[in-house]
Amino acid sequence: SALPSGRTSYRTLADYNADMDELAKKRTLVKKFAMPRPSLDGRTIYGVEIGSDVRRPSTGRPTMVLMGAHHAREWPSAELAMEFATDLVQSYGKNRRITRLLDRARVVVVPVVNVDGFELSRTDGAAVDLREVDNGGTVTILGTPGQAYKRKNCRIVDGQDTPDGSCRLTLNSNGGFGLGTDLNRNYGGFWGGPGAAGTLPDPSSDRVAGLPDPTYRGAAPFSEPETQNVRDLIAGRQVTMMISNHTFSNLVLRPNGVNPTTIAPDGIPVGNAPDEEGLKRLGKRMTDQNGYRNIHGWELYDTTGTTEDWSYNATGGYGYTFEIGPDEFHPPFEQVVGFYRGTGKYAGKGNREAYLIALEHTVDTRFHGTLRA
Ligand code: 0X9
Ligand code: ZN
Repeated sequence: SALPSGRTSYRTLADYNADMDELAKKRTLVKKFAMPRPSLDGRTIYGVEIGSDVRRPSTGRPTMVLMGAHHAREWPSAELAMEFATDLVQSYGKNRRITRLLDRARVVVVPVVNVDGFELSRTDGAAVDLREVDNGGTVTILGTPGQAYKRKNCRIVDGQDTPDGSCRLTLNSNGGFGLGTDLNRNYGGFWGGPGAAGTLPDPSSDRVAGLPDPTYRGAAPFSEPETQNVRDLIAGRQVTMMISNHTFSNLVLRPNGVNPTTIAPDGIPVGNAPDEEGLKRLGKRMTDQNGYRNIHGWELYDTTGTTEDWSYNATGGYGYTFEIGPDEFHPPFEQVVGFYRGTGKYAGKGNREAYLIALEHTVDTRFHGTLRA
C-alpha cells in the first residue's frame, strides 16, 4: 500500500514546508513552529508539534521527538519523519490506538534539520553521481561535482578552500569535497573526547590526500545553529523519546556511540549507558517490527558528539539513531514505501510500527519511573 501522503517522489525543502503548513490547518491538533535560529545560509528551520491539546502549553506532557536529515543526502530519513507526522494527523479520531496516544503525548517532528545541505543535495545537480560510496572510505568520483551526496552543513571555516565561497562539494587536487560541519558530531555528548576516532578536528576538505573529511566535529560542542536548535527543543520539553533518522544499514543504534572500554578523562572506562537494559529492550521491540539489527552506536563505529549520546546523557530520555534501508543514502523513491510499511516478513509493520511502539513507550508511566532525569 501507499504512503500516508500518497507521494511518489522525494520532497524538496519547499515541499516539506508546504506539507507542514497543510498539516497545521488542523489547528487543534497540529502546530507548525520555527526553530529559534536560522541556518548558516539564513533559512528558517520548521517543525510540527502534534497532540490533542497542542494549542495549550506543553508543560509536563511526555514528548517524542522524531528528526530527519541531519545528513543532507539521506533523503528517506526526512520522508519517514514527515510520513509519520502525516499518518498521526490522518489517524487522529479514526484510529483508537493513535487517538489515545495523541491525547496523552506530544510528538515533535523536524523532518529536515540540515536545511542548507538538504536544499543543495535535492536541487543542485542531483542527477550527477559524485559520491562517497562505502563505509570503508572508498571514494568513487564519477562526474562533475553535483551536490546529491553532500552530507554536512554550510559552515565554512576561515581560509578554507572553497572556490565560489559556498559550501558546495568541491573537487580539488586531492579529490576532497568535505566542506561543512558534521551535525552528528557536533552535539555535547562526549564531544571531542576520547574515542573521537570517528570525528575529526580539522575542517579542511583535503586533510587526507584522496579522501574527503566527512566528519568534522565543529569548533566547539553546539557550535552550529542547527544543533543549538535541537538542543533547545529537547531541553525545553519533557522529551522521553528521541529518534534521529539516518540512512543506511538497517540498524537501530542506541547509546553509547563510544566503545565502553574507552578510558574517559577521569581514568574510568566509559562503560555502558546506565539504562542499557531498558534501551536494549525497547530497541528489540522496535527491531522486531522493522527487521533491523539492534546494536549500540559504537558497534557500527566509534563516534563522539552524536545526537542520541547527547540527548540521552543530558536528559535521561531514551535516544536512538535509525539507519534506514539496506544500501543507499537515497535509493529510488519506491523503496521508501517499504521502509515505512515494511516488506517481506515485516510487511504491514516496518518503521511505522517501530515509531508507534516508541510513542507508546513515551507515554508509559512505568517507563517514566525508570528515567534518571
Ligand atoms: O556516522 C553517522 O553519523 C551515522 N551514520 S551515517 O551513515 N548516517 O552517517 C551513525 C552514527 C551513529 N552512532 C554511532 N555510530 N556511534
Ligand atoms: Zn547520517
